[in-house]
Amino acid sequence: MRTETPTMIRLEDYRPSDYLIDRVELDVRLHSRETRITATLAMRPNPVGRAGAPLVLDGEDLTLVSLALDGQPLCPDAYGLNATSLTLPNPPSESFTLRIETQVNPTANTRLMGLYRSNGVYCTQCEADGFRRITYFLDRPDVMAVYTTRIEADLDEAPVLLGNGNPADSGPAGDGRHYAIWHDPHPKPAYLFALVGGRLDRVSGSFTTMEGRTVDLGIYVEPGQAARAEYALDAVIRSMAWDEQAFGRAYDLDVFNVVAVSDFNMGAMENKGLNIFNDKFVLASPETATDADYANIEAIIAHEYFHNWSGNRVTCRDWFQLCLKEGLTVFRDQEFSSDTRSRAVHRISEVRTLRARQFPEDAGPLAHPVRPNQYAEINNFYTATVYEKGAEIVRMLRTLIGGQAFRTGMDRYFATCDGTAATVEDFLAAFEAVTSRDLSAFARWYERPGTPTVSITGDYDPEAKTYRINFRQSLPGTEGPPLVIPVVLGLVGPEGAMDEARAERAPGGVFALEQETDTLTFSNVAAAPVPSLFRGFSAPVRVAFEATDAQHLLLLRHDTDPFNRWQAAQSVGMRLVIRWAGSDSPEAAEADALVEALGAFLDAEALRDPAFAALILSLPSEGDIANEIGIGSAVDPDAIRMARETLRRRIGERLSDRLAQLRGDLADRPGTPFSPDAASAGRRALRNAALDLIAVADPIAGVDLAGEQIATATNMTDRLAGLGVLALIAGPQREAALKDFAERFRSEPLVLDKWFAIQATIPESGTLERIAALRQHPTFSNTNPNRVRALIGSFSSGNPTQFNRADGAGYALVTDAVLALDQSNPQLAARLLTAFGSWRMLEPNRRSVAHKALDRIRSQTELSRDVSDIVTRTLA
Ligand code: 0A1
Ligand code: ZN
Repeated sequence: MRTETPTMIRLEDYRPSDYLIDRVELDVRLHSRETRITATLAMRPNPVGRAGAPLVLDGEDLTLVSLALDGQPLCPDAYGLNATSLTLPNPPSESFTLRIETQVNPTANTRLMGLYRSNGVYCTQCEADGFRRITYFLDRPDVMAVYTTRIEADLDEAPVLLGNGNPADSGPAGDGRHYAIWHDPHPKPAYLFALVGGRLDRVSGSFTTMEGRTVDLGIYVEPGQAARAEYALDAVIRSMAWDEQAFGRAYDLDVFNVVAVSDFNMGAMENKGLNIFNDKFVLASPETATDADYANIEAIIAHEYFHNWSGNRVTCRDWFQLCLKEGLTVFRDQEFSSDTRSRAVHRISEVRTLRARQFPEDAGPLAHPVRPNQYAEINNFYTATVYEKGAEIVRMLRTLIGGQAFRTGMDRYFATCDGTAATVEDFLAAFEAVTSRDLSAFARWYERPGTPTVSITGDYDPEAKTYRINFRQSLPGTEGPPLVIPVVLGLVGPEGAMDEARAERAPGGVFALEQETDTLTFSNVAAAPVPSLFRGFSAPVRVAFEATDAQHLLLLRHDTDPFNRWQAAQSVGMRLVIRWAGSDSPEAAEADALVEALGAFLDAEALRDPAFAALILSLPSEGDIANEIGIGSAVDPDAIRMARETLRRRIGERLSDRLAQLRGDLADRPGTPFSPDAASAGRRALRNAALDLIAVADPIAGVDLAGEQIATATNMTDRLAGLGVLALIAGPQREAALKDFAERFRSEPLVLDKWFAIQATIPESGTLERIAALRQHPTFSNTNPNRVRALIGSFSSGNPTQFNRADGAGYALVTDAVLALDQSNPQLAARLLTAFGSWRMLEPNRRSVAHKALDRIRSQTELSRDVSDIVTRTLA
């Protein structure tokens, strides 16, 4: 551990590498503590680099064993070596071969970057800069090489040996050892390198591409878990088929492997032909996985697979272009899930995630452009802004140019950039070429941090039968010309959609707001309308439009756009809760117009689309409400919780009969086999939303109903929903149910993560002691990222009242955890610390307590670059 003065890396300083690496031959001899890697690099000066420049290879935590240039061993005075690099001051001016032998200790690698062991399985993680922890290298994405990897290990310890590309050879290597050789014909940057060695079970499948290639599919999991990998395998096959049909992209190797490991810093990684996954996003069975888990597995399998084109075939020139692969790939996986499930329901959940994670990031001290222009630690830029807002930019582009032009542009992008390390400019150029549009104003979305606000007023002229909509866009704190904002819109009247109304400047219902202010006029408007604005959430903005509750509720009833129907209910709920949070005596009856509208909605539509109905019943989260309040004033999480509970209770009380009826109507017939499909999941979602509301209104009934649901549950969704309801009602039944759950799943760490999370998010003052006790639980481990996220991460991100306790004890718990973790896994520690990202929005007392907690971290002398970067920016 060292305290580093952060060096800023700047986009404007980009220059091509002085040297290139064409071919890499790796010989990796796996041993748990002393793994030897021999890298043979075929190199040459880069024609566009600086002639005669020194060759500086990146390296970290490596032991250099030997070094040879063109077959000649180099003695130590022929090169320079320090903690982060190996330098040859005068490399040859023509092609040359460098042979580097290094040694690493996979068992001691607790950072989970480079080569490490997870539960006895050797695996690698090289994005963003982990390859330099395996060998000295030009570890930057614009240096692309063809890799051949020989992996050798004890047959007993690692009967399965996997690498990138296609298998080339394998056999015994003497002394109880064996080897496998893998060759990847596609040039790739080092961050896509991977290898795996271990004792693993496999589920196999096969897919024939539209080009006629038969691909062997393998999902590798810890022994005994194969049955739980079937859903992931099926998701791979469906992803491959979808990418062909939706984007014309076929897979390009003879094998595609996915390996699930139990220690992983992120969700998964798209290494070429060898995706490595956090096991949480592979393993599923009805008894252990919720519907949300199934949906995540499908989405993440798709995401990593889609990277094969958006990320691997076309990669990034430098890490500033991260959104080029991530934003685009998130957009692609969202489209896949929308096509596979319900588009409307999926869109709403995308927006909920965006608002929960990206909006606060963009409103706080960690805000950054979708394409950042500087960083101290790139691993801290795998953010909701780069991923989710990045996806929104791609979606806006499609909305603006239309689906067909978008597809043509994507085809052109893949064709012109295939095999290259590209930039955001290259991406936009493909669409400029096919549409002849100038996208330079649109490109500002990549540069400008912050969430814009679009303020809107409308006026109806009954004489002229026109409706004028006045727009004003603003983005305080950033300078510069306006953004190009696609506004998908329409008018709704008392009878429903006013299709006869016309606005010339909004062809197909899409208006491009390109100026700071603009006015759109609809003609042929027979009666005073309510505008339905930003349909489908057509841009990642906040909308300020003064509508009455009655107008919102008209949209809930009549809008043709499902997203805006949902938004209407959210807006009314949000307004009530914010009003109540600021008052001493909330008047619950003020909610009755909303409650009545929800009741009418349920009567008319709940059974037709239960998944959508469950979303309509969901209120803005405590976090959403804090973000909304935080824009102008000070956030008091206790007041928010109280006000929101008041509303939930009112809904539960008023609708209890209907909700109880729905639970019955939606119940599965006994013996119905479990299916994770969207329709079945939707029924469960509505049933459980109903249970939740019934229980807030009548906790005594809630305890019984939840207890009964747990006792009869045949799947994890229902079991966990029952437990979630009980967790909020203090009493012996809760403790007994928690104990039973732990007992039943005592050998299932991924399931116990749910149990950790449920307890960490109990909004009671005793939760801190509970967490302290849970840390001693035999399944808890400070070195497993899933465990840490389940217990500590859930607390900081999902328990606003206790994390933000006025006495600072919640902050202390998290900062202590961050400091302890920083010793072993700085990436994970830094991510936990981002929970403080909204501290400036808090009311003054909590703000000052949070400030002290952050100061304590900053004052430590031994901080990793990861944590020091986050704490510095959070306090800036
Ligand atoms: N490219 C991956 C994300 C990822 C990034 C860094 C990692 O290091 C621990 C791991 C994964 C994705 O978008 O899925
Ligand atoms: Zn990704």
